[in-house]
Amino acid sequence: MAGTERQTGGEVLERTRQETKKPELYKVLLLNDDYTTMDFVIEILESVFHKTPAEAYRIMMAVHTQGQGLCGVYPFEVAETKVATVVDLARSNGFPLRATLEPE
Ligand code: TYC
Repeated sequence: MAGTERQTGGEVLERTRQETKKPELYKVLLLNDDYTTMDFVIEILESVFHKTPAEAYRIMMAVHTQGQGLCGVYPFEVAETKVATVVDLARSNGFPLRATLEPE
């Protein structure tokens, strides 16, 4: 019965609590560095995070001037995959770009 019902002397009491769990969400943050090109960061934001060119430029400049910037909020496994994809693409292109996760 896996904790969904309680049995009391023949009756079954239904639980009113929500049965489906909301996924825990994580922020994916991009970090600044001195070597990754602005164009490459914009490409990452468009291809991995599906940002428009204008939004990608805004986020890239926020990271460049403030040290880090929010790329999106996702369930843990999606967020983890985005970080891995960013790092893989950056290393394949010879850039030290870093991304990280933070609980929402
Ligand atoms: N600071 C980099 C430069 O001046 C640009 C940059 C922006 C790098 C955002 C990383 O996440 C980053 N070329």
